[in-house]
Amino acid sequence: MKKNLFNVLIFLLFSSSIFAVGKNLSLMIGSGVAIFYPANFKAKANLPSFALLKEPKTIGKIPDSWKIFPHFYSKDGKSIATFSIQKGTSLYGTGEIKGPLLRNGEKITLWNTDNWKYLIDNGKRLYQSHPWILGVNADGSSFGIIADNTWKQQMEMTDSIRFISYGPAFRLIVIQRNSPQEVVEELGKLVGTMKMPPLWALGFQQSRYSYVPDKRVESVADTFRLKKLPCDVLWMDIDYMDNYKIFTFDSLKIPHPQAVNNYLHAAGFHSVWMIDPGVKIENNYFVYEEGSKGNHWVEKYDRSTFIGKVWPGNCVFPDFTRPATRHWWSGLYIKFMATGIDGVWNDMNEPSVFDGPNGTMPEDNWHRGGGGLPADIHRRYHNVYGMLMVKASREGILKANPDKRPFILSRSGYLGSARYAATWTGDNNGNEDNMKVSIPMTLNIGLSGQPFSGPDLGGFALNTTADLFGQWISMGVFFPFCRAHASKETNNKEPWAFGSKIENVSRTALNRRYQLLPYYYTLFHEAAQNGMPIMRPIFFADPKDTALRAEDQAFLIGNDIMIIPRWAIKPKLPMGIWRNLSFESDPANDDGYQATVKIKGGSIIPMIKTIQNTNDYSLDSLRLVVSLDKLGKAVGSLYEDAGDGFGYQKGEYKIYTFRAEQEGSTVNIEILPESGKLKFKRRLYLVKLITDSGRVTTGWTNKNRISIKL
Ligand code: NBV
Repeated sequence: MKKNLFNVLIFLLFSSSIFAVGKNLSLMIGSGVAIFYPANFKAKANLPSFALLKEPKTIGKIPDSWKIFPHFYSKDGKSIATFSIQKGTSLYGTGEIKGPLLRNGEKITLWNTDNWKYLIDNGKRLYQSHPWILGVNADGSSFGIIADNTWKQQMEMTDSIRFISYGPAFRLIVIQRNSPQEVVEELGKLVGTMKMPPLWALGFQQSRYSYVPDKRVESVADTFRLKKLPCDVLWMDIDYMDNYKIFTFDSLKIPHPQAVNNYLHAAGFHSVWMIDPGVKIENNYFVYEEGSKGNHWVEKYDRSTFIGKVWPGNCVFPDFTRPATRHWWSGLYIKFMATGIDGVWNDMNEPSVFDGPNGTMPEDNWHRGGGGLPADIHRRYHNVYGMLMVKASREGILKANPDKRPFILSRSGYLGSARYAATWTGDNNGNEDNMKVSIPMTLNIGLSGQPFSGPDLGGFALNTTADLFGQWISMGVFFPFCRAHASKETNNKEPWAFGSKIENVSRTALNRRYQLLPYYYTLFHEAAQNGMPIMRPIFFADPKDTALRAEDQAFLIGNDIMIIPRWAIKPKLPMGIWRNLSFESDPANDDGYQATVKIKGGSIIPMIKTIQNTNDYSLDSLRLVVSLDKLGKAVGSLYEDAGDGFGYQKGEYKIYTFRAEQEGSTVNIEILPESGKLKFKRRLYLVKLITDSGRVTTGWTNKNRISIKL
């Protein structure tokens, strides 16, 4: 009762736009989670939160043991919050910024920017904003800070942590935990997690700006199959459109989109087609006409319609802060998806405006909001423009195909965007530096609540050399989002475009990913449940070992697999037992490119044979790779569901646990049902036990208890 009254008071205080808090306020909102309000906090200028799933409930006062407090102040019209940091604290998170894994010393601008080739601000201001810092203290205990603020801001991690906002005073949420993993899990609870994607989205994907005309798309698809290079998705970039008009198709290049999709489906592919936010101003163009009638466009400060240039020339932009606009936008997908399109690529949604200040809209443009969202200037809503767009896109795709899991790729994003879309690191370059930095970039996006990401493999801009492509794909097949892409003016970047040697290298690498799909799918499920990244930094293996804190050449997939790219120089690897994992498809002789893949002692990895696409994914015959720890034990798990649809939300899934234990010279492996309504299936297993003195492989058996003699 007392607690309720307290919450009502707090609510009244903050929901009032007239009253500021009056003095700084700090309260607990969960165990080990505190919220800090500056004295001049105004609810109307900040709430509702975009990052948080729901408005937090306060549970009491900050305990005396609490260690991390902000200092709030204002200077030169900016609202600032600082935190001092202990010596030896390692900082991470902060989104997709170009740079090393360790974010100590960085100055980052959170102002979503179309940053072609990462040229602007040396890549310290990219397409997405994550006002989020993960701190790992010298002893491994950890904290996380969310600046619950969408306004344009900067994060500085020099001698202290500093959030500098160009907007009104903002609130902060601080998490205190024993390990970085626990902090990231708490972040997932606060900002939400990725929804389970369809299985096909975990396969390899090939893109180019642009595969047109239709015959070219078909020939790319045929070549993948002919050359037995596994691939699941082909991507349709902007040139499929009629004059870059979204939701249209060029009548010469792609006269029958349905036929293209049918062709791709028949060959075992899925297709993803691009939709940008800019709407061409053209009479009789249905999107423009409908949007104008519905009054859906972003306005200038004087409340006239804002016009800016993008690919189609002069464009107007949907005001996604308006519920009515999101509703209208989502409806546009019904006819579009009916052509057999499987997924949607929302590009240019920072939004990019060629003739606007800083490549976007003026900061004083006007958004009308609604549904509890206050009307305000673009400076407040810029960083969430893309997030609101993909929220609406997702709703539309779901309306169009209610029985399928939507797949959306979004270039722009904000903390919490993983709820709606996957992402990639934008227009990188086909050079060695960008290949190497794609690892810490994807790792930090993962530590910022977005597990489903990766770079354009091979690099988007610049011509890519055969050697670079070979290096990149050999480690790139292990990224959660695994897509090769190429810009218009560059050489072809399909695996066969670099000659037979690199084609073979690519095939080996792709076969490796497909064999590991059961392990990946299990990790995607975990990420959807608790927000844990799929690709994890090496220091996750031992957060107390400070020697691992900066390692960003090697990385982990889940907890049990470590990837060491071929080009890695003296990587710092965790202690403990890590044995080499071998793949069935690897050539007899080393090709000089493949990454070293290690399996952790104490783990069991479920694998399948090589397949050409996920339509052939089957767990009927499963390889279990076992590596015992020093106590002679190992565990692993497997998540299984229909691969698409929503049955899994009603319990139509199965989680299996694998356990191995050595007794004398015998190792017993058990397959146990853990949870889920799906039938506990009898299937064929082949166990490969990796030991220090070699490997022992069983024959195929359909038993759920298997014994191996050492
Ligand atoms: O739609 C064309 C490209 C796309 O290929 C790329 O992946 C996006 O990041 N798009 C940007 C616009 C033009 C880039 C030069």
